[in-house]
Amino acid sequence: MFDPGFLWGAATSSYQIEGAVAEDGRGPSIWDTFAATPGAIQGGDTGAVAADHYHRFPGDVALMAGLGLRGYRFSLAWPRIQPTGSGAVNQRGLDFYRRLTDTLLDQGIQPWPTLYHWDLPQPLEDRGGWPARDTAERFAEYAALVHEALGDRVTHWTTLNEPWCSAFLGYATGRHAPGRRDPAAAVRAAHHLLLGHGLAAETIRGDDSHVGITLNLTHVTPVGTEPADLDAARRIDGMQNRLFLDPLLRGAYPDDVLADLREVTGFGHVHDGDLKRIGASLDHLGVNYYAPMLVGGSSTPTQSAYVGSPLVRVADGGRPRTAMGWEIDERGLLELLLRLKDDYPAVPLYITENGAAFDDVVEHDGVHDAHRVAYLDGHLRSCAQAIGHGVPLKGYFVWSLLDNFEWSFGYGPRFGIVHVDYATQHRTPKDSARWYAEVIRRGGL
Ligand code: IFM
Repeated sequence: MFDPGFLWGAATSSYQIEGAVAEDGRGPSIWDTFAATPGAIQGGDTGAVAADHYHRFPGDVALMAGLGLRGYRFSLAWPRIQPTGSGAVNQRGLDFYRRLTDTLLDQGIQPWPTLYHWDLPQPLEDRGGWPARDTAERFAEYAALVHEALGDRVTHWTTLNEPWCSAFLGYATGRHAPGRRDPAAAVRAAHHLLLGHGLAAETIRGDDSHVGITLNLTHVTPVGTEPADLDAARRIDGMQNRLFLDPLLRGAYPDDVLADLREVTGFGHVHDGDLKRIGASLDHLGVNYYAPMLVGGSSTPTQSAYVGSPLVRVADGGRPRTAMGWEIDERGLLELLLRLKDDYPAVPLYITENGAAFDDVVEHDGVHDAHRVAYLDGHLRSCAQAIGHGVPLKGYFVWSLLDNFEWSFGYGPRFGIVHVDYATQHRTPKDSARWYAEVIRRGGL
Protein backbone atom coordinates (compact mmCIF):
# COMPACT_ATOMS: atom_id res chain seq x y z
CA MET A 1 0.00 0.00 0.00
CA PHE A 2 1.02 3.58 -0.55
CA ASP A 3 1.98 5.50 2.55
CA PRO A 4 0.66 9.03 3.12
CA GLY A 5 3.96 10.61 2.09
CA PHE A 6 3.97 8.83 -1.28
CA LEU A 7 4.77 11.40 -3.96
CA TRP A 8 2.02 11.42 -6.58
CA GLY A 9 3.11 13.36 -9.61
CA ALA A 10 3.20 13.86 -13.34
CA ALA A 11 6.13 14.45 -15.66
CA THR A 12 7.06 16.43 -18.78
CA SER A 13 10.27 17.66 -20.40
CA SER A 14 11.43 21.00 -21.74
CA TYR A 15 11.71 20.45 -25.49
CA GLN A 16 8.55 18.36 -25.57
CA ILE A 17 6.26 21.07 -24.15
CA GLU A 18 7.88 24.49 -23.83
CA GLY A 19 8.07 25.88 -27.38
CA ALA A 20 9.54 29.43 -27.40
CA VAL A 21 12.78 28.06 -28.79
CA ALA A 22 14.15 31.44 -29.78
CA GLU A 23 12.92 33.50 -26.84
CA ASP A 24 14.69 35.25 -24.01
CA GLY A 25 18.14 34.34 -25.24
CA ARG A 26 17.72 30.57 -25.55
CA GLY A 27 20.40 29.07 -27.79
CA PRO A 28 19.83 26.22 -30.24
CA SER A 29 19.83 22.65 -28.99
CA ILE A 30 20.62 19.47 -30.88
CA TRP A 31 16.88 18.83 -31.11
CA ASP A 32 16.29 22.13 -32.94
CA THR A 33 18.95 21.13 -35.42
CA PHE A 34 17.74 17.54 -35.74
CA ALA A 35 14.09 18.57 -36.14
CA ALA A 36 15.10 20.87 -38.98
CA THR A 37 16.74 17.94 -40.80
CA PRO A 38 14.46 16.72 -43.60
CA GLY A 39 13.06 13.27 -42.84
CA ALA A 40 14.22 13.15 -39.23
CA ILE A 41 10.81 13.71 -37.60
CA GLN A 42 7.48 12.34 -38.75
CA GLY A 43 5.41 14.98 -40.49
CA GLY A 44 8.30 17.44 -40.27
CA ASP A 45 7.14 18.40 -36.77
CA THR A 46 9.40 20.45 -34.48
CA GLY A 47 9.35 21.64 -30.88
CA ALA A 48 9.18 25.30 -31.94
CA VAL A 49 5.75 25.79 -30.36
CA ALA A 50 4.95 22.40 -28.79
CA ALA A 51 2.38 22.87 -25.98
CA ASP A 52 3.45 26.52 -25.56
CA HIS A 53 4.12 25.81 -21.90
CA TYR A 54 6.74 28.57 -21.76
CA HIS A 55 3.92 31.10 -22.02
CA ARG A 56 1.16 29.05 -20.44
CA PHE A 57 2.88 27.63 -17.38
CA PRO A 58 0.70 29.50 -14.82
CA GLY A 59 -2.41 27.87 -16.32
CA ASP A 60 -0.66 24.50 -16.47
CA VAL A 61 0.35 24.71 -12.81
CA ALA A 62 -3.24 25.63 -11.93
CA LEU A 63 -4.33 22.51 -13.82
CA MET A 64 -1.86 20.42 -11.81
CA ALA A 65 -3.18 21.91 -8.58
CA GLY A 66 -6.73 21.11 -9.68
CA LEU A 67 -5.72 17.47 -10.13
CA GLY A 68 -4.16 17.43 -6.68
CA LEU A 69 -0.64 16.60 -7.90
CA ARG A 70 1.92 16.55 -5.10
CA GLY A 71 4.94 16.64 -7.38
CA TYR A 72 5.79 17.87 -10.85
CA ARG A 73 8.75 16.47 -12.75
CA PHE A 74 9.98 18.87 -15.43
CA SER A 75 13.30 19.42 -17.11
CA LEU A 76 15.38 22.54 -17.58
CA ALA A 77 16.56 23.41 -21.06
CA TRP A 78 20.33 23.78 -20.75
CA PRO A 79 20.43 26.13 -23.82
CA ARG A 80 18.08 28.56 -22.04
CA ILE A 81 20.52 28.80 -19.15
CA GLN A 82 23.83 28.61 -21.02
CA PRO A 83 22.96 29.33 -24.67
CA THR A 84 26.33 28.08 -25.90
CA GLY A 85 26.71 25.35 -23.30
CA SER A 86 29.35 27.10 -21.22
CA GLY A 87 30.12 30.44 -19.67
CA ALA A 88 27.85 33.02 -18.12
CA VAL A 89 24.25 32.40 -17.17
CA ASN A 90 21.46 33.78 -19.30
CA GLN A 91 19.37 35.24 -16.48
CA ARG A 92 16.17 35.44 -18.51
CA GLY A 93 16.32 31.71 -19.16
CA LEU A 94 17.00 30.92 -15.53
CA ASP A 95 14.21 33.26 -14.45
CA PHE A 96 11.67 31.16 -16.31
CA TYR A 97 12.52 28.18 -14.10
CA ARG A 98 12.57 30.38 -10.99
CA ARG A 99 9.03 31.52 -11.78
CA LEU A 100 7.90 27.99 -12.56
CA THR A 101 9.40 26.66 -9.32
CA ASP A 102 7.87 29.43 -7.24
CA THR A 103 4.47 28.93 -8.82
CA LEU A 104 4.64 25.22 -8.04
CA LEU A 105 5.66 25.86 -4.44
CA ASP A 106 2.84 28.40 -4.05
CA GLN A 107 0.44 25.61 -4.99
CA GLY A 108 2.05 23.11 -2.64
CA ILE A 109 3.48 21.07 -5.52
CA GLN A 110 7.00 19.73 -5.08
CA PRO A 111 9.27 20.78 -7.97
CA TRP A 112 11.20 17.75 -9.21
CA PRO A 113 13.62 19.11 -11.82
CA THR A 114 15.70 17.10 -14.24
CA LEU A 115 18.78 18.92 -15.44
CA TYR A 116 19.08 17.19 -18.79
CA HIS A 117 16.32 15.66 -20.87
CA TRP A 118 18.19 15.48 -24.18
CA ASP A 119 18.37 19.12 -25.33
CA LEU A 120 22.15 19.53 -25.48
CA PRO A 121 23.30 23.01 -26.55
CA GLN A 122 24.27 22.68 -30.21
CA PRO A 123 27.68 24.35 -29.74
CA LEU A 124 28.66 21.49 -27.39
CA GLU A 125 27.69 18.93 -30.01
CA ASP A 126 29.78 20.90 -32.51
CA ARG A 127 32.71 20.39 -30.11
CA GLY A 128 32.16 16.62 -29.96
CA GLY A 129 28.96 16.15 -27.96
CA TRP A 130 28.66 13.42 -25.33
CA PRO A 131 31.36 11.23 -26.91
CA ALA A 132 33.78 13.99 -25.80
CA ARG A 133 34.82 14.03 -22.14
CA ASP A 134 34.62 17.80 -21.99
CA THR A 135 30.81 17.66 -22.25
CA ALA A 136 30.69 15.90 -18.87
CA GLU A 137 32.71 18.75 -17.33
CA ARG A 138 30.46 21.34 -18.96
CA PHE A 139 27.39 19.54 -17.61
CA ALA A 140 28.73 19.69 -14.07
CA GLU A 141 29.40 23.42 -14.48
CA TYR A 142 25.82 23.95 -15.70
CA ALA A 143 24.45 21.83 -12.84
CA ALA A 144 26.32 23.98 -10.32
CA LEU A 145 24.84 27.17 -11.80
CA VAL A 146 21.30 25.83 -11.61
CA HIS A 147 21.82 24.50 -8.11
CA GLU A 148 23.13 27.85 -6.97
CA ALA A 149 20.01 29.56 -8.35
CA LEU A 150 17.34 27.09 -7.24
CA GLY A 151 18.97 25.18 -4.40
CA ASP A 152 16.97 27.14 -1.83
CA ARG A 153 13.69 25.86 -3.34
CA VAL A 154 14.48 22.41 -4.68
CA THR A 155 15.40 19.42 -2.53
CA HIS A 156 15.35 16.54 -5.03
CA TRP A 157 17.43 16.80 -8.17
CA THR A 158 17.63 14.51 -11.15
CA THR A 159 20.74 14.88 -13.28
CA LEU A 160 19.93 12.98 -16.48
CA ASN A 161 16.89 11.49 -18.08
CA GLU A 162 17.47 8.12 -19.77
CA PRO A 163 21.15 8.29 -20.67
CA TRP A 164 20.65 5.05 -22.65
CA CYS A 165 18.55 7.02 -25.16
CA SER A 166 20.99 9.93 -25.30
CA ALA A 167 23.88 7.56 -26.00
CA PHE A 168 22.48 4.79 -28.15
CA LEU A 169 19.55 6.43 -29.98
CA GLY A 170 21.50 9.66 -30.37
CA TYR A 171 24.89 8.30 -31.42
CA ALA A 172 24.37 4.69 -32.60
CA THR A 173 21.05 4.45 -34.45
CA GLY A 174 20.68 8.13 -35.30
CA ARG A 175 16.94 7.99 -34.48
CA HIS A 176 17.40 10.79 -31.96
CA ALA A 177 19.42 13.99 -32.03
CA PRO A 178 22.19 14.49 -32.94
CA GLY A 179 21.48 11.69 -35.42
CA ARG A 180 24.94 10.14 -35.51
CA ARG A 181 25.53 6.49 -36.43
CA ASP A 182 28.78 5.61 -34.76
CA PRO A 183 28.55 2.73 -32.24
CA ALA A 184 31.95 3.43 -30.68
CA ALA A 185 30.95 7.06 -30.12
CA ALA A 186 27.74 5.84 -28.47
CA VAL A 187 29.70 3.75 -25.96
CA ARG A 188 31.91 6.73 -25.12
CA ALA A 189 28.78 8.88 -24.80
CA ALA A 190 27.27 6.45 -22.30
CA HIS A 191 30.35 6.73 -20.09
CA HIS A 192 30.57 10.51 -20.33
CA LEU A 193 26.88 10.83 -19.48
CA LEU A 194 27.48 8.77 -16.34
CA LEU A 195 30.59 10.78 -15.57
CA GLY A 196 28.66 14.04 -16.08
CA HIS A 197 26.07 12.72 -13.64
CA GLY A 198 28.77 11.87 -11.10
CA LEU A 199 30.50 15.23 -11.40
CA ALA A 200 27.20 17.09 -11.18
CA ALA A 201 26.20 15.07 -8.12
CA GLU A 202 29.42 16.14 -6.39
CA THR A 203 28.52 19.79 -6.87
CA ILE A 204 24.86 19.44 -5.88
CA ARG A 205 24.70 17.00 -3.00
CA GLY A 206 24.37 18.33 0.50
CA ASP A 207 22.17 18.28 3.55
CA ASP A 208 19.20 19.74 1.70
CA SER A 209 19.95 18.46 -1.78
CA HIS A 210 19.31 14.88 -2.80
CA VAL A 211 20.55 13.67 -6.15
CA GLY A 212 19.19 11.00 -8.43
CA ILE A 213 19.27 9.92 -12.04
CA THR A 214 16.45 8.57 -14.17
CA LEU A 215 17.06 5.38 -16.15
CA ASN A 216 14.80 3.70 -18.69
CA LEU A 217 14.87 0.14 -17.42
CA THR A 218 13.02 -2.93 -18.53
CA HIS A 219 12.34 -6.52 -17.56
CA VAL A 220 14.04 -8.82 -20.07
CA THR A 221 13.10 -12.46 -20.61
CA PRO A 222 14.43 -15.00 -23.11
CA VAL A 223 11.96 -16.38 -25.63
CA GLY A 224 13.23 -19.94 -25.09
CA THR A 225 15.85 -21.99 -23.33
CA GLU A 226 18.34 -22.35 -26.20
CA PRO A 227 21.79 -20.98 -25.30
CA ALA A 228 21.38 -18.31 -28.00
CA ASP A 229 18.14 -17.09 -26.40
CA LEU A 230 19.64 -17.01 -22.93
CA ASP A 231 22.65 -15.16 -24.27
CA ALA A 232 20.40 -12.65 -26.04
CA ALA A 233 18.56 -11.94 -22.78
CA ARG A 234 21.84 -11.53 -20.91
CA ARG A 235 23.12 -9.11 -23.54
CA ILE A 236 19.98 -6.94 -23.70
CA ASP A 237 19.67 -6.85 -19.92
CA GLY A 238 23.35 -5.89 -19.89
CA MET A 239 23.02 -3.02 -22.32
CA GLN A 240 19.66 -1.68 -21.20
CA ASN A 241 19.88 -2.13 -17.44
CA ARG A 242 23.23 -3.21 -16.02
CA LEU A 243 25.45 -0.91 -18.12
CA PHE A 244 23.97 1.93 -16.06
CA LEU A 245 22.84 0.32 -12.82
CA ASP A 246 26.15 -1.39 -12.04
CA PRO A 247 28.44 1.65 -12.25
CA LEU A 248 25.90 3.78 -10.36
CA LEU A 249 25.10 1.31 -7.60
CA ARG A 250 28.15 -0.96 -7.53
CA GLY A 251 30.87 1.33 -8.84
CA ALA A 252 31.91 -0.98 -11.70
CA TYR A 253 30.88 -1.87 -15.23
CA PRO A 254 29.68 -5.49 -15.59
CA ASP A 255 32.47 -7.67 -17.01
CA ASP A 256 30.22 -9.46 -19.49
CA VAL A 257 28.95 -6.19 -20.96
CA LEU A 258 32.49 -4.86 -21.26
CA ALA A 259 33.41 -8.06 -23.09
CA ASP A 260 30.43 -7.68 -25.48
CA LEU A 261 31.34 -4.07 -26.14
CA ARG A 262 35.00 -4.80 -26.87
CA GLU A 263 33.76 -5.79 -30.35
CA VAL A 264 32.87 -2.12 -30.75
CA THR A 265 35.51 -0.15 -28.89
CA GLY A 266 38.25 -0.15 -26.29
CA PHE A 267 37.76 1.57 -22.95
CA GLY A 268 40.61 4.06 -22.90
CA HIS A 269 38.01 6.77 -22.36
CA VAL A 270 37.32 5.42 -18.85
CA HIS A 271 39.87 7.16 -16.63
CA ASP A 272 41.10 6.12 -13.20
CA GLY A 273 38.72 7.45 -10.58
CA ASP A 274 35.71 7.86 -12.90
CA LEU A 275 33.86 4.86 -11.53
CA LYS A 276 34.49 5.90 -7.97
CA ARG A 277 32.78 9.22 -8.70
CA ILE A 278 29.90 7.60 -10.56
CA GLY A 279 29.45 4.95 -7.89
CA ALA A 280 29.14 7.34 -4.99
CA SER A 281 26.51 9.55 -6.51
CA LEU A 282 22.95 8.44 -5.76
CA ASP A 283 20.47 9.39 -3.05
CA HIS A 284 17.58 7.96 -5.05
CA LEU A 285 16.97 6.27 -8.37
CA GLY A 286 14.33 7.24 -10.93
CA VAL A 287 12.87 4.36 -12.93
CA ASN A 288 11.10 4.86 -16.24
CA TYR A 289 9.16 1.77 -17.23
CA TYR A 290 6.90 1.33 -20.23
CA ALA A 291 7.15 -2.25 -21.53
CA PRO A 292 8.99 -5.54 -21.03
CA MET A 293 11.32 -7.09 -23.61
CA LEU A 294 11.15 -10.66 -24.87
CA VAL A 295 14.29 -11.50 -26.81
CA GLY A 296 15.89 -14.39 -28.60
CA GLY A 297 18.96 -15.35 -30.58
CA SER A 298 19.06 -14.63 -34.29
CA SER A 299 21.15 -15.95 -37.16
CA THR A 300 20.77 -12.73 -39.14
CA PRO A 301 22.94 -9.84 -37.96
CA THR A 302 21.04 -6.57 -37.43
CA GLN A 303 22.23 -3.10 -36.53
CA SER A 304 20.34 -1.77 -33.55
CA ALA A 305 20.80 0.34 -30.46
CA TYR A 306 22.23 -2.77 -28.80
CA VAL A 307 25.67 -2.26 -30.23
CA GLY A 308 28.02 -5.22 -29.91
CA SER A 309 25.08 -7.66 -29.97
CA PRO A 310 23.97 -8.02 -33.58
CA LEU A 311 22.61 -11.56 -33.22
CA VAL A 312 19.62 -10.64 -31.09
CA ARG A 313 15.98 -10.29 -32.07
CA VAL A 314 13.04 -8.85 -30.20
CA ALA A 315 10.16 -11.33 -30.09
CA ASP A 316 6.41 -10.84 -29.90
CA GLY A 317 4.99 -11.63 -26.47
CA GLY A 318 1.46 -11.68 -27.87
CA ARG A 319 0.13 -9.01 -25.53
CA PRO A 320 -2.00 -5.97 -26.40
CA ARG A 321 0.05 -2.97 -27.46
CA THR A 322 -0.13 0.79 -27.09
CA ALA A 323 -0.18 3.20 -30.04
CA MET A 324 3.64 3.13 -29.92
CA GLY A 325 3.50 -0.62 -30.57
CA TRP A 326 4.83 -1.31 -27.06
CA GLU A 327 3.49 -4.42 -25.33
CA ILE A 328 1.46 -3.79 -22.21
CA ASP A 329 2.65 -5.82 -19.24
CA GLU A 330 2.44 -4.40 -15.75
CA ARG A 331 3.90 -7.63 -14.40
CA GLY A 332 7.21 -6.54 -15.96
CA LEU A 333 7.23 -3.49 -13.71
CA LEU A 334 6.75 -5.63 -10.63
CA GLU A 335 9.53 -8.00 -11.71
CA LEU A 336 11.82 -5.06 -12.41
CA LEU A 337 11.21 -3.47 -9.01
CA LEU A 338 11.76 -6.77 -7.20
CA ARG A 339 14.96 -7.32 -9.14
CA LEU A 340 16.25 -3.86 -8.18
CA LYS A 341 15.60 -4.71 -4.55
CA ASP A 342 17.26 -8.12 -4.77
CA ASP A 343 20.29 -7.31 -6.92
CA TYR A 344 21.34 -3.83 -5.83
CA PRO A 345 22.04 -1.95 -2.60
CA ALA A 346 18.88 -0.36 -1.23
CA VAL A 347 18.19 3.12 -2.51
CA PRO A 348 14.84 4.96 -2.50
CA LEU A 349 13.08 4.41 -5.82
CA TYR A 350 10.70 6.66 -7.72
CA ILE A 351 8.82 5.75 -10.87
CA THR A 352 9.71 8.91 -12.78
CA GLU A 353 7.81 7.90 -15.93
CA ASN A 354 5.09 5.41 -16.71
CA GLY A 355 2.23 5.86 -19.12
CA ALA A 356 0.96 5.09 -22.58
CA ALA A 357 0.06 6.60 -25.93
CA PHE A 358 -3.30 5.63 -27.34
CA ASP A 359 -5.32 6.93 -30.27
CA ASP A 360 -7.48 9.26 -28.22
CA VAL A 361 -10.76 10.48 -29.66
CA VAL A 362 -12.05 13.90 -28.69
CA GLU A 363 -15.80 13.61 -28.21
CA HIS A 364 -18.32 16.35 -27.50
CA ASP A 365 -18.11 15.54 -23.79
CA GLY A 366 -14.39 14.87 -23.40
CA VAL A 367 -11.71 12.25 -24.04
CA HIS A 368 -12.75 8.85 -22.71
CA ASP A 369 -9.38 7.14 -22.60
CA ALA A 370 -10.34 3.91 -20.89
CA HIS A 371 -7.24 2.12 -22.26
CA ARG A 372 -4.95 4.60 -20.53
CA VAL A 373 -6.88 4.30 -17.26
CA ALA A 374 -6.50 0.51 -17.45
CA TYR A 375 -2.78 0.81 -18.23
CA LEU A 376 -2.14 3.18 -15.31
CA ASP A 377 -4.31 1.18 -12.95
CA GLY A 378 -2.45 -2.04 -13.76
CA HIS A 379 0.96 -0.47 -13.31
CA LEU A 380 0.00 1.20 -10.05
CA ARG A 381 -1.19 -2.17 -8.80
CA SER A 382 2.29 -3.50 -9.54
CA CYS A 383 3.74 -0.59 -7.56
CA ALA A 384 1.50 -1.41 -4.61
CA GLN A 385 2.52 -5.08 -4.77
CA ALA A 386 6.19 -4.14 -4.96
CA ILE A 387 5.84 -1.97 -1.86
CA GLY A 388 4.15 -4.92 -0.16
CA HIS A 389 7.26 -6.98 -0.94
CA GLY A 390 9.50 -4.40 0.69
CA VAL A 391 10.58 -2.38 -2.36
CA PRO A 392 11.44 1.18 -1.17
CA LEU A 393 9.21 2.87 -3.74
CA LYS A 394 8.52 6.45 -2.69
CA GLY A 395 6.70 8.07 -5.58
CA TYR A 396 5.15 7.78 -9.03
CA PHE A 397 5.06 10.30 -11.89
CA VAL A 398 2.70 9.59 -14.74
CA TRP A 399 4.05 10.26 -18.22
CA SER A 400 2.79 12.64 -19.21
CA LEU A 401 0.89 15.58 -17.82
CA LEU A 402 0.26 16.97 -21.32
CA ASP A 403 0.18 15.59 -24.85
CA ASN A 404 3.50 16.64 -26.32
CA PHE A 405 6.24 16.33 -28.94
CA GLU A 406 7.12 12.64 -29.00
CA TRP A 407 10.61 13.08 -30.49
CA SER A 408 11.08 11.46 -33.90
CA PHE A 409 7.37 10.52 -33.92
CA GLY A 410 6.34 14.17 -33.79
CA TYR A 411 2.94 15.08 -32.37
CA GLY A 412 1.16 11.88 -33.48
CA PRO A 413 1.43 9.80 -30.29
CA ARG A 414 -0.44 11.27 -27.35
CA PHE A 415 0.81 10.32 -23.88
CA GLY A 416 -0.94 13.05 -21.88
CA ILE A 417 -3.57 12.65 -19.22
CA VAL A 418 -4.49 16.14 -20.41
CA HIS A 419 -5.34 16.54 -24.10
CA VAL A 420 -3.73 19.44 -25.97
CA ASP A 421 -5.37 20.87 -29.06
CA TYR A 422 -2.24 22.07 -30.85
CA ALA A 423 -4.20 24.53 -33.05
CA THR A 424 -5.76 26.40 -30.13
CA GLN A 425 -3.53 25.20 -27.23
CA HIS A 426 -6.72 24.37 -25.37
CA ARG A 427 -6.19 21.81 -22.58
CA THR A 428 -8.83 19.17 -21.80
CA PRO A 429 -8.28 16.78 -18.90
CA LYS A 430 -8.98 13.27 -20.16
CA ASP A 431 -10.88 10.67 -18.12
CA SER A 432 -7.45 9.39 -17.01
CA ALA A 433 -6.68 12.76 -15.42
CA ARG A 434 -9.90 12.64 -13.42
CA TRP A 435 -9.23 9.03 -12.48
CA TYR A 436 -5.67 9.88 -11.37
CA ALA A 437 -6.93 12.85 -9.34
CA GLU A 438 -9.22 10.46 -7.50
CA VAL A 439 -6.38 8.00 -6.88
CA ILE A 440 -4.32 10.83 -5.37
CA ARG A 441 -7.26 12.04 -3.29
CA ARG A 442 -7.75 8.55 -1.87
CA GLY A 443 -4.02 7.95 -1.50
CA GLY A 444 -4.17 4.79 -3.57
CA LEU A 445 -6.26 2.53 -5.75
O1 IFM B 1 8.38 10.95 -24.35
C1 IFM B 1 9.35 10.10 -23.83
C2 IFM B 1 10.17 10.80 -22.78
O2 IFM B 1 10.75 11.96 -23.27
C3 IFM B 1 11.27 9.91 -22.29
N1 IFM B 1 10.76 8.62 -21.88
C4 IFM B 1 9.86 7.94 -22.77
C5 IFM B 1 8.75 8.87 -23.21
C6 IFM B 1 7.80 8.13 -24.17
O3 IFM B 1 8.48 7.71 -25.30
